[in-house]
Parts: sequence; structure tokens; C-alpha cells
Amino acid sequence: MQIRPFLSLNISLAACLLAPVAGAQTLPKPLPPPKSQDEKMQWFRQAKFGLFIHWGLYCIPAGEWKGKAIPGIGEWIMNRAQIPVGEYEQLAKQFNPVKFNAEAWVQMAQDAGMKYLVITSKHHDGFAMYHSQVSPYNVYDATPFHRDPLKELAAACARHNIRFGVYYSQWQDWHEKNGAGNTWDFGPEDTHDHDQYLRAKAEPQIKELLTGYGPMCLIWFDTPRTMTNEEGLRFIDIVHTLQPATLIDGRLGTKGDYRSMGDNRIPDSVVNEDWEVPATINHTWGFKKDDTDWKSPADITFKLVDIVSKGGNYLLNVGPTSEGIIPQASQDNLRAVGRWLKVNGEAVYGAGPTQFGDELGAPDPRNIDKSGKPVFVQATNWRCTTKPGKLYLTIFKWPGGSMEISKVKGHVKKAYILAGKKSVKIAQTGDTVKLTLPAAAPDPIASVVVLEQ
Ligand code: JFZ
Repeated sequence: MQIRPFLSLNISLAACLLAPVAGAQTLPKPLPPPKSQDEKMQWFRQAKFGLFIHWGLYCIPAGEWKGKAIPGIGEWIMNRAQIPVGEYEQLAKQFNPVKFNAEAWVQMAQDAGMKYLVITSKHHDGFAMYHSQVSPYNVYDATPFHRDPLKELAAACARHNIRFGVYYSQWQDWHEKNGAGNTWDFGPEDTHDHDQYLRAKAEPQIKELLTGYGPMCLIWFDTPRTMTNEEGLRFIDIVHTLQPATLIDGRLGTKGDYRSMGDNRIPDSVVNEDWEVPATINHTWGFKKDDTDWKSPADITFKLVDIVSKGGNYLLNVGPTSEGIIPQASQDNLRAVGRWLKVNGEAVYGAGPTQFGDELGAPDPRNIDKSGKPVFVQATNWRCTTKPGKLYLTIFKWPGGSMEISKVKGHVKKAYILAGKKSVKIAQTGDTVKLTLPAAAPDPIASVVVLEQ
């Protein structure tokens, strides 16, 4: 039994007393309508770094079905192994992640320096990870767990000042006859009545998510495939009516509030619009027991600063286990990034893209790809992020002694290392600035030199 302050005031005392501690959640009211698109995007432009969470029944098989390893991303196992609905559904009876602790997950996101959290409310497998009234195929009604992890996470996010959002697979739903994607149970796609599916399940579930979980920072729609513009507009209408401040990602099939890049696809150069890269910390979204190839703290830090220097946001994923635990290695690596951000976050949060561009790399004219274009060779020595009057040079390959920056616009008044504010000697001739640096890198991951103008 949940307390929903803005839905029902009529909760009996007995129900309150019976509610498990973790289930008794108070949630803030949704945000007022933004006055402009800039105002709507403001938190997103500030946030830069978010936690993506893929959690669902697929974390139980964790990449293995009937003793066989199933290749590909973990959350696609039902599709990849062509598991019939009736068999896949049985997983719900085993779902009992008793170690799940919303507070601990959100604390980890906070320690990692992440400012928003986006969790799968329903992935392509059709299983709702929240207490839905629309379909009993949900974590509250169909499992022995009998809790609503999204409600608990939304409340923990509110306590920690982390924005809460959900992923929702609005087109593919392998559990439903009229959803898209399941042709092994339900026959060819052209025999599915997709519109019926949208009206009977996807749209009502989006309404539930927008009314029962407090302020929703964004909805992350995905894989629209053949969805029409008109069908997309119906979702936009629901979002605008119920929570006008909620952002819509770039995969609704109809224009959203920002662009979603391909998975793990960081663009080569600055992209001058609002955008985000969804990315894995290993090679899967949903937990797979044999994928332990974790991105290191240095790699994640580079990718984050690289993305910010190109104007985007980094939505980095973890795949919790069927016990409800975020794999320890992902936690450790994310916390190491958070320690770096504690010292150097000024170069990331709210920072704009580079003033330069040449430091990002260049196409190699001797190396032509299949489409006839020269292959872009990324440079990784340093990145530049900006704020009014300030250039942040995040240096990954410490030059030792000195470093020259050319094409600097305007006069540099002073420079210092962000960690400890230790002053750096500068000499500017025209648009070239020479920095005299300590011989050894101050930080083994990356050191930020601030140029003030
Ligand atoms: C989708 C999902 O199918 C997948 O399971 C996961 O949730 C991921 C975040 O999103 O997969 C996609 C969707 C779009 C692209 C790549 C993978 N894309 O545009 O490159």
C-alpha cells in the first residue's frame, strides 16, 4: 500500500501502519509548466551526467537460457532466444530482489556525481517494473517481491535532489499480441493491431507514470520503428497535459526535446543542440553474468568530459542483478569518477562546449571507410569546456613542463590548476598561450587548468 498524497487522501491508518517502511513514500508535486523551452531544458544543460538503469526480469537469466549462453545484450534475451510468452512470464515468480535498496542506489548515483536517474519502467519484454493498474504483468502484482521499486526510487531521488525519469518501450512489447516485436508468438507484424496496443497499454501506463511518481524529469521512449507521427503526438499530448516540465528524449519517433545519439556513439565534433549519449558501462544494458568488461574510471571520465566539450550529456547505464545489487565493479568505478568530479566538477556541470575543435582529432585522408569518407582519428590529450570568462582545459595526457594552446580568443588574465587553485604561469603572444606546468600530473586521471579571461 502506497501513500499517494496527490491522488488519494483517504488512506486508512491501518494501511499506513501495515505499509513496509520502504513502501511508505512521500513524493513532491510535479513541477509548474516551464515558461520557455530554455527554461524547460535548464536542468538538463546543467546536469550533464545521469544514471541509466536497465532492470527487469531479464536480470534473472542474465544472458543464459536453458544452459546456453545467448549472445547479445541481456535485456533482449526473450527475443534472441525466442522464448514464448508463457515461459518468459514464469520468471516473474522468481523475481525477489530482497537486497534492493533504493536509498543505496540513489546514494551511489550521488557519489558518482550524477544528477539524474532514468530507470526502465517497462522494457521491450512488456513487464512493468512498477505497480501498474493497467496490466497485472508488473513487479508488484506478479512477483513475490510485492513492492514498487520505482516508487521507492522516486522518493529516494527526491530526498537526494536527483531528478527521476523513466525509460518506457512504447512500441515494442513482446508480451502483448498487438505490441510490436514478438513475431514468434503472435505472427507477422502486419497482423498486430499496434494502435489498439498503444491505446490499451502504452498510453494508460504513461499516464500512470506521470501521475504516481512525483516530478518526472524525462521519459525515455525507444525504438519507434514504424510508429507514425500522429501516434507520437498522442504521447506528447499526454506528457504535456500531465507534466509539462517533463522532457521527451529523441526516440519517440516524433520530435522530442533533445536528440538521443546512437548507443555508445559519441559524435566526433561539437553538436549545437541539446543531446545525450546513452552508454553501457560494459557491453550490455540488462545484467549479464559473463560480461565483466567494465569501463575504467579514467575511460568514463574521459568520455564524460569529451561529451561535455561537444555540448552533450552522458547517460551511463548499470544493470542491477536479480538480488537487487548494482554490480560492485560498476559501483567502484562510478564512485571513482565521482571523487574526480568532487574536485573538478566545475569544468563539467553547466559547462558549454569547446572554443576550439582541433583538439578533438581529425579525419585521416589516408584511411577511407566503406562509405568513402576519411576515418576520424580521435585525439585524447585534452578537452576544453567553457563558462562565461573561463576556459577549462581538462588534460588527460600530462605534457610535463609546458603546453601551448593556440587559437585562443581574447586575452587570458590568469591561469590555475582547479584542484587546489595553484597558479600557473602564462605567456600570451597573439592567440597563442604558453602554460608553464608542474613536471608531474597533479591527478592520475586528469587535471583541469582554468584560463580566466
Ligand atoms: C535500444 C534497446 O533496444 C536496448 O535494449 C536498450 O534499451 C538501448 C538503450 O536502446 O536499442 C537501441 C536503440 C537505438 C539505437 C541503438 C540501440 N541506435 O539508434 O543506435
